[in-house]
Amino acid sequence: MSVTEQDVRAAAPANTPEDVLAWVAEVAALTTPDAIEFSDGTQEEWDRLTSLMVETGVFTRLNEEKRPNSFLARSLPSDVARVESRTFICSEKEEDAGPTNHWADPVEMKATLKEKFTGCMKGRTMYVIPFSMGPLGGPISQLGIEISDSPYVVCNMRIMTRMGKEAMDLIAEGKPWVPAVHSVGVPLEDGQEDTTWPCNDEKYITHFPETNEIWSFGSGYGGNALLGKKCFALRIASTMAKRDGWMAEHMLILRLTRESDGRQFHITAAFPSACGKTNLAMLEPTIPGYKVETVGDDIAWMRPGPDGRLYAINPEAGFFGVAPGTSYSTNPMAMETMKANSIFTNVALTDDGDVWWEGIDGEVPAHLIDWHGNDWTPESGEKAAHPNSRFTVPASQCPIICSDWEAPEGVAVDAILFGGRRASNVPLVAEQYEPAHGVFIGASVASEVTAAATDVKAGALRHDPFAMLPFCGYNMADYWGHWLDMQAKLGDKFPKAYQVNWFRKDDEGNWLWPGYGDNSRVLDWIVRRVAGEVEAIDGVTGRYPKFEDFNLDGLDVTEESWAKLFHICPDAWAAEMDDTEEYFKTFGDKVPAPILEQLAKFRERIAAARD
Ligand code: SAT
Ligand code: MN
Repeated sequence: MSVTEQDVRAAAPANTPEDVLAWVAEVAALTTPDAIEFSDGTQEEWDRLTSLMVETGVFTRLNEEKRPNSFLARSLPSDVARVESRTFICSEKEEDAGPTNHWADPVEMKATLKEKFTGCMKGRTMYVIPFSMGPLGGPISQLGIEISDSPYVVCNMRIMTRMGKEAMDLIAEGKPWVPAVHSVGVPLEDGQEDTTWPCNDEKYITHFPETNEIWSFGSGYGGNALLGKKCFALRIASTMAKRDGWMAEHMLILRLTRESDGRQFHITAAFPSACGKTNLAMLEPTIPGYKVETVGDDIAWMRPGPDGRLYAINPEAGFFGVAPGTSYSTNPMAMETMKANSIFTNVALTDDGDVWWEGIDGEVPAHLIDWHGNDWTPESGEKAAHPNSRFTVPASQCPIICSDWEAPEGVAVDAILFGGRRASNVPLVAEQYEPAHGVFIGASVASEVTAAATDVKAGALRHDPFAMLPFCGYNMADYWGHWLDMQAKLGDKFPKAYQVNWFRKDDEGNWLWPGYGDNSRVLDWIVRRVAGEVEAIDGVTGRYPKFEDFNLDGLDVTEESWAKLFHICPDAWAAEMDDTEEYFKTFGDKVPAPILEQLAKFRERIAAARD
């Protein structure tokens, strides 16, 4: 027997508004689940669902002493990351999705989805998950309701968002909310046994920006299934932001406090997926005199405040970070954050019931269960944890979480960083010449591809403007125009942009910069620039620090290796700008004129460097 409208009414909390009841009943009639539950976000619910998943084999409970209240899930090898080729922006006009998105006609896509979702929850429980992105009731926050047939999604959403009763209370007050429907796409026939990672080979991650709707089918993983994250907080929110004069960005947010005068600086930074945003957000400075506090590690929503400055909130309540490479030496604060109450996906399991991944501290164990669930030894010759394996952890558990991380009005942004993985060409740090140059820097970001998506070749260089390539819900060139508009609106109160690159290598392939905690040295220079305390020298890609102004105490960076960090090869840049021009051409006449002017100015600087 599938769920009827009466069942929906009986299961719903007393304050559920009629429009929500009607929508849930409609989705239930389409997807025909066997049961329905409204998520309340309580500990009791978490305990019940995690125990249920332990029973069904979806979760392995980790060693209670080493990792209390924490669980491991293993996905299928076909469902380990976002699927960009199956991600669609269904705007009425194709040009509103633009060349960087897969477009589909909304009417046609709705018809396809109707077919896919018909009966797709048979044999399963439908969970109705009310949630808030951003602090409950905050002026920058937004509400949503995800319907999902995955208890794994419910538990992850409890960590990643403010989920449950309080969110429904706000919806009941009449606040707008985004409907988001998710199914793993595997109906169960009577008596058919479930698998531990149900998912469908055919996946659809679809967005309807004009009506603020999200429909996701076939995947249980990360950004494909936790619809508050990339689907809502970036793709839908970026279109809302364009309409309403704010910004939804793929950026971490941190607070840097300078001990000498107590001055606080807030920095946001855009890097493509799996390029170390979590590490930078939780950085432990290697230079004295600074304290870092984390506000967010992945997404920033920014709005002009009453004083005309730009204010940022982290819309998420947890971190969904890449596990491999995370250790007490690379990111001790992340290690502390995940000590309890965490979900791990596709990492390896140790013989004493704890987690392990490549790059974690200590000796490599003699035996593990790998992410496929098979025995593993160091001789196996394969990775024990998937390169995109993840931890889901409550942000509140981070020892350096900022005291204002839930401030509803956000924190005032002082500087915006753009980065990527670049073995060559891009200097350690460069400041914008003028506002439009800042947008040009963001627009021309290119980065070596990581494992965060399944269907793009890792290692290759690809254009990833503003680190938003897979996340911009509308035409990317219009998005650049929106940035220029926001800059014009805020004038000199709009934060300056800096291009950074921690990943530069020498000709032998050795890292030229130690990275991690030593990136505090770059932040130190940036905030002294913001405070107007230090000069910069004009260079090809932007304004650079003077060697003598930059804190290199205790580092083995000579004037010679410093020069390598800032070395510019005019031929390589000329070739890259030819390529960038070709890239810009794919947007036709939508590319804002100031961006093309910046390209011309950049070429002049390259030419001058040749003489
Ligand atoms: O999209 S995910 O949330 O799975 C992670 C990412 O790509 O940044
Ligand atoms: Mn991300």
